Amino acid sequence: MTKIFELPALKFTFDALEPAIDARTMEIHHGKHHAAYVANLNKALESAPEYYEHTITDILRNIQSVPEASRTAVRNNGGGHANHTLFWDILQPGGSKLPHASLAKMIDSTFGSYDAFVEKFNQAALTRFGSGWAWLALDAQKKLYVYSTANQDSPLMDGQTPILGLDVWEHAYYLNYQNRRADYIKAFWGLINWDVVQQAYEAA
Ligand code: MN3
Repeated sequence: MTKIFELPALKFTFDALEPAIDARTMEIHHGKHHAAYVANLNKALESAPEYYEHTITDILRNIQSVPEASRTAVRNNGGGHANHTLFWDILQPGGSKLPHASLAKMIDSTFGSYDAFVEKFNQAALTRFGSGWAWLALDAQKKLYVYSTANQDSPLMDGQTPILGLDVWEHAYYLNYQNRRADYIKAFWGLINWDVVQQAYEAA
């Protein structure tokens, strides 16, 4: 049976991240935006149904091999599906303190300190013009990078593995923060489940 991509359930209720992220934003973001990326990804792959059997990670890592007629739609909607799936996964009501174990050491050795890493990530998130994402990602040599991507582009498309991401599209924060992206970014740091990020780091 052909598998099609599905919207993953949230691990928490829509209001669980309040006041940092309001319930209405979560409801629309997950139930409308992410759901639409999944639906449009499935539609884009109707002409190349063999891709339903692939993982979204594999598809994005090999985006250039997706048939050209579907590639842009898969890039946008497959990227949207993967990015939001990671985003929901690393969020947790109240967060979980700080990075620990091997990831904490790597953050310190790469960026100088946790605070320096946060500053660099904040700058990436704040200066991304228009819509996009800020990332902590690993390259093939397991080196850590902080940067941002436009639209729904994923670090997977650049041969990197994202382990922490922040959605800075206006749909992610506008109801609660309007133009105050910096306040939304600041609130994000109190919502991160570093156990999940650590697991992603070890798995990469
Ligand atoms: Mn979004």
